[in-house]
Amino acid sequence: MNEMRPIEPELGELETLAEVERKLLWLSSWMIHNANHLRPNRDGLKVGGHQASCASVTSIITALYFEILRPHDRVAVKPHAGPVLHAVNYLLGRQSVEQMAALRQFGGAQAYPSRTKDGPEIDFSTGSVGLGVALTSFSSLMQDYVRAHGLVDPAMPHARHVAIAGDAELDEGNIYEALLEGWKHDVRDVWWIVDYNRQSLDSVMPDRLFGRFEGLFRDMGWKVVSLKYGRRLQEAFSRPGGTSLRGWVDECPNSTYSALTFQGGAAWRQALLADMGKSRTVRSIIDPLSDDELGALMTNLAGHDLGTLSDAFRTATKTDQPTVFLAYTIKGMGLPFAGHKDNHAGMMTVEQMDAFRSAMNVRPGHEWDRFEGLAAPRAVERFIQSVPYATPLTQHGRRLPAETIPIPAALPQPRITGRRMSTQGGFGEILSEIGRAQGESAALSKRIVTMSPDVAVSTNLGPWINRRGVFDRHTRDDVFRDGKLASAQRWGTNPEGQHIELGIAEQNLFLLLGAAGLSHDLNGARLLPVGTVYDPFVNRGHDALFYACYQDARFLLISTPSGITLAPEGGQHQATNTPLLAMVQDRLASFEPAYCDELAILLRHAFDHMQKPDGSAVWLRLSTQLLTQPARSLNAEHVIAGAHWVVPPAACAGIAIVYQGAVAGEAEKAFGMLRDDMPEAGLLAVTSPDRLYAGWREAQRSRRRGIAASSHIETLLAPMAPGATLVSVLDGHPAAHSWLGGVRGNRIMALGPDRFGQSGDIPDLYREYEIDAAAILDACAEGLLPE
Ligand SMILES: Cc1ncc(C[n+]2csc(CCOP(=O)(O)OP(=O)(O)O)c2C)c(N)n1
Ligand SMILES: [Mg+2]
Repeated sequence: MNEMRPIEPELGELETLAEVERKLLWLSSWMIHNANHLRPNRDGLKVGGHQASCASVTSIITALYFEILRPHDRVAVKPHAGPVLHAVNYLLGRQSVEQMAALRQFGGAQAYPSRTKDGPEIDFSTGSVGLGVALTSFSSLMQDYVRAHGLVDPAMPHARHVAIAGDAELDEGNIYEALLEGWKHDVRDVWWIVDYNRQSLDSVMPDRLFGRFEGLFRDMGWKVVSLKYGRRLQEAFSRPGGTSLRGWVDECPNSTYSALTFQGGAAWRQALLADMGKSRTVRSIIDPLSDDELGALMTNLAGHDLGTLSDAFRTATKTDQPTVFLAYTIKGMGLPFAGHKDNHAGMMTVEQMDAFRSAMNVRPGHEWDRFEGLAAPRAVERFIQSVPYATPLTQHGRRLPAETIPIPAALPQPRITGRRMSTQGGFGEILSEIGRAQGESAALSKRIVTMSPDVAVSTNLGPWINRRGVFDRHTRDDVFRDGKLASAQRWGTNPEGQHIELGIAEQNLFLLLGAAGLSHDLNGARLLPVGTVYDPFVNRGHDALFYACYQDARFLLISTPSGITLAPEGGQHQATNTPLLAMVQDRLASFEPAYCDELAILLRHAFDHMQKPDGSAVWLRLSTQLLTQPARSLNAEHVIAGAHWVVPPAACAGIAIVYQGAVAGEAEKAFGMLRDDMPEAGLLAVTSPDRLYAGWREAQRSRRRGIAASSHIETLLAPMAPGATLVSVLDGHPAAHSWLGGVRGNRIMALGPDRFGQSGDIPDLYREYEIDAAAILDACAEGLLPE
């Protein structure tokens, strides 16, 4: 027998969209409520979630995803709207009830959208406010790059890169750095939709900020679309008395507006009448309305008006000019704490949620049902299936397949042996050799894209750039070159160039590396991005580096020159913390070679490792320290695993010197002297404390699971006598090595600068910071004394 189905009312498009909006508001609120009230709490911690932030942006997300977005568009959603995004995907059949019910629980949907943890429906992770917004500008630039280089099918539609931003994100400086850089590169196809609720975490924003944003964006070449009042308010403004009403609302301080919104219709009436009660025309607008109707009218902002939003978005699709939408909204719209200044982390009580459930027509026990409580569930379902974004981008989600670039067994290489050269110099020469490749052998060089924040030449990218050119969508001449003015560097730009020159803002470097390092997933075109920066200024961009790694972007970071070996440059340029940063950063394999033969092995490894599904980004810390390059053959596996014996210790040796990077010469000198007395001593070159440590931890984990395992560092140290002394040295904080003593119970004397540096020459500084040969020998002597 046919199931009896109630006859559904006919809904217009906007009404259908409003049903979707209702469902998203319900599901996101419920998801957070469920996480906080309906799951056992084992640790007494508040689970959290942001119902007000979600409600603020629900209309924007509805109009965007269910009207405007096409499958290939890319979106960064403000972190606190994660539950709305999960709900969108659920309505599209791409998210499960189990995941949503486990929001903020181990293995469940993440608090903030995460590419790595939430899976292939998420285009960009967000969480550290400001970064996700800026990333869209850089990823749009990378789209232009891969298209200009013919790395994608030209028939593939141009993606729009959209950020749905909280208004407090505009406080982050990185936004403005990205705006400037975007202007220089003439970015296009970027939309930033600002959820302009005039509230951040702590409270309501000061009025003084009003009006600043429009000018700022316009100056940067953006189209500014201010979406302030909804259609009902606009209609009211057009009536007699409307101009006064509009003037009143325009002048209303943010905090007053928020407070009245929270208080509701009666309070609105009181406030309006207090100021305009004598105006008959204003009263003709207000008086016929009930309190509820008046409250609804006064809060009819454009950011909650689906028709206004859709129209504005649709109009903007007609141009590729970067566009910012300042969409006025109310934080917590439709929820009991709408507008309250403390609502950021506010949550509906169980009673409020019950009332909200009734208002939404949701029956107890049916909270997760997709179309529960809607006026026309079947029509809404059909509508959702019909929207452009409902077409899956690929069978496996929103990650595009991309080929792997074959890396030759050995990179093309200049002659190295016997020369005095630095790893920084070696890097420039090897890259230049790679850049020489033409035709078939150019498979690798075609995919390399270099980038640098105004330090390309001083980090030795110059020869590569001269060979491969500077990228810009527009061809620009090199005035110096055309004027025949002597200069080693070519700076003309063209769309085929393979270096992207950035201004001196390191966050931009890491955001661009992040965007380029996701090109395989986002554009289906794999790139091998190489970014160079002075080692100390990794600190300047560190949050963006962390962010790029969090997204699992794949890139090669070259930080050079480094450490107190920068000598005359002084303390502000001498970073000693970077070896530790490199060690503790997940999804970033870091290395510090001393010699160029190690560097060549590691560069090759980097290009390979960056492409492996279980690989990661790679960081090489290099130096300007000149060392005579030895003739030797190396065990590449050991170099990659993090250390190799330069001089293996005799069995049961009581001491070894361990060095990393630029101080190799000091370690060798000390070792020569040590050996006179202790011929059994060993000399260990560490190329990566990061890899050694990771290997050690992994072996420990395996053994705990009953699987026999020995890590590289355990194997290397095995021949030493029990309790033997290790004297370690690097041009960086000694904590990078001090853990080595724990591997096999060795006594460790770890040397390395642990104070701010200063100007000097290398002998003076190495002496002062105790990393010269004499200091190494002193540490050996101390380490050999009985404990
Ligand atoms: C870099 C960074 N600093 C601080 C925070 C903590 N935080 C989370 S949300 C928020 C305020 C967000 O306000 P807004 O962007 O306006 O979002 P909405 O009002 O839409 O919730 C802050 C300070 C963060 N996530 N990231
Ligand atoms: Mg806000």
